[in-house]
Amino acid sequence: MRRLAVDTLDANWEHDHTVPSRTLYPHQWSWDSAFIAIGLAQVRPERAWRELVSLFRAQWADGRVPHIVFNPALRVGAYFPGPEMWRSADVPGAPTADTSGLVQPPVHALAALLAYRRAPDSTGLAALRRLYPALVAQQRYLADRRDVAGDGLVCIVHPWESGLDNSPAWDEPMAAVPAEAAVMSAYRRHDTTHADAAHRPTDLDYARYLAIVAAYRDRCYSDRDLAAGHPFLVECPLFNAAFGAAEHALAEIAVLVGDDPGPHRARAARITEALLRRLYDPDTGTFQPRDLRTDRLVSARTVLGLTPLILPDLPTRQADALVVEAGSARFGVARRMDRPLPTYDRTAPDFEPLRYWRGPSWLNTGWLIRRGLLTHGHPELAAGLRRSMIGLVAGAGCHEYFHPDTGAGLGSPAFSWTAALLLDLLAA
Ligand code: 2M8
Repeated sequence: MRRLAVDTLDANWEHDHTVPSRTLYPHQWSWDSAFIAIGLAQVRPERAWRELVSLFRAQWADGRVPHIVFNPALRVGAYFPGPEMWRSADVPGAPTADTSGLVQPPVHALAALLAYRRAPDSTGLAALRRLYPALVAQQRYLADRRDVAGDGLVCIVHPWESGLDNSPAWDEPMAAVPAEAAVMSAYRRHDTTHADAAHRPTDLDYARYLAIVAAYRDRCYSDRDLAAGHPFLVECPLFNAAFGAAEHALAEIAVLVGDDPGPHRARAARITEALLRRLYDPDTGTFQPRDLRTDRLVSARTVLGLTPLILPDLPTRQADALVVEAGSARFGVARRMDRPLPTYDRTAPDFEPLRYWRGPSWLNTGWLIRRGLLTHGHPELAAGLRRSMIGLVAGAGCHEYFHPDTGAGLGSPAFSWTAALLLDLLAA
């Protein structure tokens, strides 16, 4: 299995980064690179650092780390929507490379810390020193520009920023975005030529994705006055859990590079407190996204709600409630799991076992929750989840996602973060 994972990562390596998939996602993606670096650190530590450093080379002057960095060597149409839709070159403060203008969950500081712990040598320390100011600027962008509600949490401005693009968590806020599926006849979707359309977001989803991109691009990706009219404004539990975990990781990196960890610890505590105040729902015992356009928590129970478990300072009461939710029939985490962890409540009437983030099992969300279970003292549950995830790859290979009942492989068959996180799980 280790060999399969290394071969997958080697085949997807592209001069200074790893593509998530040669067919579906042939450019560099932000949070993919973080997960990939965690796995590369096990087998090719030097590449782990190049992966992160190349991503941060595309950081914007305002500190945002773009969710896609386009490879200029690829033909027009290699991915949709490509650089012609984003037009980053027109925006002051954007890098020389073409990029998107969105961000993704900031799991990079954690990735850098884990990569260093795996190979704590002088190369790693030099890379940490180089990355530290960029990681701090990434957090500062999110804290200063994206705290739309002024409550200490980051607001995402597009479902793509969550990384769980078509999660049922976004159905309520997306329903308010005006768009017609018919506009897609003017475009050529690239994803559905490489994956079954029934396993991907719908045309109506894509029409809305494009409408939100256009709205953000037409304001030159400025975050000023977003509350006044941007069509999608949501506080996501996973994004904010990653935002808090990043401050915990930065506190440890600060010690290694000779900076003061105190401000990072203070910020981490404030983020956990804001998550508890704004996104924890005591009635359901889980975290729910908040739609800032209605100021209401969305009701769908998705795997996003479990991810604040990665925060070491989550109080016992809420951590215990999340463990109960994880172990419920909705998610089925157990010492011996009979089925893989889904991305959505498997008892919900609109659970879709084949469609992308609306049910299938993914290794990155499982990896985060396993980490959270270990952090909060549940090694047997963490071991059960680990075995289940390794079993998925043993049965189907390094697929992008897996059928949450049968474990059949779905999406891209040679997907980088599956390979990378498998390497980390095998080493754990
Ligand atoms: C998926 O998202 C992209 C858009 O960013 C797409 O569907 O084309 C998501 O799974 C996202 O989390 C991931 O980072 C990206 C590349 O693997 O693909």
